Amino acid sequence: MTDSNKDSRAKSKTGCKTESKKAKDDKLAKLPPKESFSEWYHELLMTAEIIDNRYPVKGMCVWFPFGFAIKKNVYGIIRELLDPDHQETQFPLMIPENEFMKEAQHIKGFEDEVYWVTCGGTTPLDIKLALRPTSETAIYPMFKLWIRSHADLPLRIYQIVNTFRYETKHTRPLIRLREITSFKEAHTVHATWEDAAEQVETAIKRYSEFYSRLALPFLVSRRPSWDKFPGADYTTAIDVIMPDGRTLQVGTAHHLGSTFAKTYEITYEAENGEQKLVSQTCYGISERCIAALISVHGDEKGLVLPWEVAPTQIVIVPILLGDKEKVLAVSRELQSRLAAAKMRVLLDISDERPGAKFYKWEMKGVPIRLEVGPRDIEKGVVTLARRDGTKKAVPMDGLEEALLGEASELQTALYSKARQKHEARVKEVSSIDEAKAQTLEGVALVPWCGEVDCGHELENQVEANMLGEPQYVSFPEAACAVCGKVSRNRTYMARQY
Ligand code: 5CA
Ligand code: ZN
Repeated sequence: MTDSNKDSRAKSKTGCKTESKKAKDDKLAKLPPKESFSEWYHELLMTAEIIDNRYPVKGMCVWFPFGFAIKKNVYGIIRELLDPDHQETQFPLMIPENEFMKEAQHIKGFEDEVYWVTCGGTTPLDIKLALRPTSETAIYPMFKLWIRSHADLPLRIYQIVNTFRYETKHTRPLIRLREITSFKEAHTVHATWEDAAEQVETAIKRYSEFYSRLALPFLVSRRPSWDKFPGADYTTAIDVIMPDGRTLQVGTAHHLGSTFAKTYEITYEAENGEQKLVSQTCYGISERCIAALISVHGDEKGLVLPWEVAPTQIVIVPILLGDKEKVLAVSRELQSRLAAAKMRVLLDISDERPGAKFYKWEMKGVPIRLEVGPRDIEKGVVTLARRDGTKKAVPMDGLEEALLGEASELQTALYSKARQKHEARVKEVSSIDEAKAQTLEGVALVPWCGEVDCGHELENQVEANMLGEPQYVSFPEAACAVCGKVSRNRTYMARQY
């Protein structure tokens, strides 16, 4: 028997009516413990109304309106970060087979994952059409037409679209989909390889800012050569550590060099009149960012959302005791004040009792709850409860400003809690055995000489994936865990989603 069950039974002995209601709420309030991460995750998606996984096609899910509202806010941040120097655009979903099949390395990486459209009605198509698994082969033939001279460069575009991948690994809502509904793909074109390399750095910086705004800590690493994007010179990736210690790749930036430029003949006239091949990059993020957001911050009561992305930022719960009309009037006045201050505020005047309302809005991750009762009104305050557990009385005067302060403190608190968990999951090791033990708990930082053979050996022996070389950090010399060669190189290793 759980403690809360014991609790409600003890109280029900008193025969009090409200306490039997409390017993009912306790029954409502059960998500599996977060230690059972997979069950917790699936249950939360449903109970908090983010994703309905009952659609009858494997790997394809439905966004509940509430989940969609979160997504809209999250992708609003991405747009805000890209719009200053990227143009948003849209390309067709279907790619003709002849274009799709042009780039050999790219095909090799994707051919097992492509859905093909072969008929229009009952008529077989002359040229099969691929449902985009990503859009290089849709976009780059158009780039060939668009780019003429150095004056057209750099070119930076992005689109947010659905893509299709016939994934054969275990599918999971938001994490491994066959229809990725919210694939943000940016594609850039540059005059030189160095300009493109700089763009990859810029992309990673933008993504870093994006994840900071979601209060999520992450790792940045250069993927090993055997795990780079098909057709890329190199791939830099961002990974978040999930509650079970496995990592989730939540963004990648690829330096494409001139591989696609050669295939699709994308050239420009340089200032000296010479025709030159362009250099390209692409970088992508999917709804995995939302999987990371809800998994890292969520708790046993449900979602925990940062202020910036919460569909409802503040819920007002009137405590209808004493002069009910007065309590309602004050609550309504507060609601319009906060709405006027551009806060997403909701006044819950449904028939449920306050406890049930608290439960409901906690499940939905609302950052701040305001309770307004007759005693609060007498004192000129409201009771403020933050989703991280902080509770206090706050004066009604100047409430707007106080709320913004609380929102920013909540952001800091969410980040520092997540950061602590993140750091506890990353450990330096020096041997294969240690790496093996550590990857059962989280991420191992392993000395690796950089040789491909040693890399494969590491993955086989440790039975985990190599995320690759950490970026923006340096390390002292150490002996490769496989061959013993001394270098400053390291790799992250982890069990990956
Ligand atoms: N064209 C490039 C950059 S836009 C590209 O397709 N890169 S990717 O293959 O690495 O995908 C970009 C990101 O999408 C990945 O880093 C990962 O976070 C996410 N992603 C990839 N496959 C899936 C999937 N099946 N379900 C959900 N997200 C996925
Ligand atoms: Zn080695």
